[in-house]
Amino acid sequence: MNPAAIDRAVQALRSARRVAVLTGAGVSAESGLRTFRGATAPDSPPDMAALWKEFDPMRLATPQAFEADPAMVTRWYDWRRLGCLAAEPNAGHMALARLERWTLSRDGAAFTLLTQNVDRLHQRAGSKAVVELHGSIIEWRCTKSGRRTLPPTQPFTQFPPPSQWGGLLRPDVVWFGEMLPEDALRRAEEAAGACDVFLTVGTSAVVWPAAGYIHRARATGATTIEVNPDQTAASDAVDIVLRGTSAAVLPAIVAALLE
Ligand code: BJW
Repeated sequence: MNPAAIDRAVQALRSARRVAVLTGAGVSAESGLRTFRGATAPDSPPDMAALWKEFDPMRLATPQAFEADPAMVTRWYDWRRLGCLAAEPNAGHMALARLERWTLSRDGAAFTLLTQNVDRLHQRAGSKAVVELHGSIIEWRCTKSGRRTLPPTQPFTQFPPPSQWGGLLRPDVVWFGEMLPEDALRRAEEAAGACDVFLTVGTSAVVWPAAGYIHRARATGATTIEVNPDQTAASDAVDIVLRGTSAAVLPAIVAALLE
């Protein structure tokens, strides 16, 4: 960790009124959940390899894949759903919830947490203003009625799971080629277009439109800060780079803010 860079980030947050945060799979890596592309940690065990190194996203995370083989796709998503339910928020999630409370304790402040994560760990850590850009794996929805349901925490017994509304159940996530939820897009546009600080944490910043919010914030004059152990597609575009894991860097920032 670079103390001078941490200090610059803390100064930017102290003088900010409107803060927006974008998170990705790296934030949940220290909760034991696998990332999609990025290395999870230099010393991580083989079963923590990035998902898209072991599985083909085009055969699992597209509407066409679900249409071609709904049993295989829902089996894979149920496996991941159970992993998310078993995981616990880590110090990085906790620090973001604290950052939200600290920011909102000041007059005229606004805070938005845009997450690409589908695991609900931010909410379980106490974050309130969470925008789920890519939906949630914890909820599933009926292919016929579009209605959402919170399935029991036990594994499904049928694949694809039948829906009480006459269709099939699919995870309420956003697959490649699908539109992001309209309300999430609106809130993300608003937050990125009107923030003083934009923090991007644990994302490779290659999936759009999420990655675009970093550039949008920068174009509107926000100070942009990246927290990531590795170089990303956004590293060269941000103002402050904090190289380290989110469970190490974010608590350090929050501790300095609270001093
Ligand atoms: C740590 C760490 C630690 C490790 N601490 N950090 C413009 C240009 C090019 C392409 C497109 C474009 N616009 C749209 C597209 C197409 C497409 C896209 O972006 N493709 C790119 C891959 C090229 N986008 C879409 O299709 C989106 N829809 C859309 O745009 O609709 C409009 C449209 C419709 C039709 C045609 C055209 C446009 C939808 C995207 C949906 C993404 N879905 C997934 C799966 C969700 C469900 C599931 O969970 O299975 O979302 S893919 C996957 O990637 C998942 C993630 O949310 C997303 C982003 O990944 P993330 O979070 O960044 O993770 P990683 O693994 O990539 O990175 C982890 C990072 O953590 C690394 O940097 C590590 O270093 C770091 N790290 N340990 C901190 N301890």
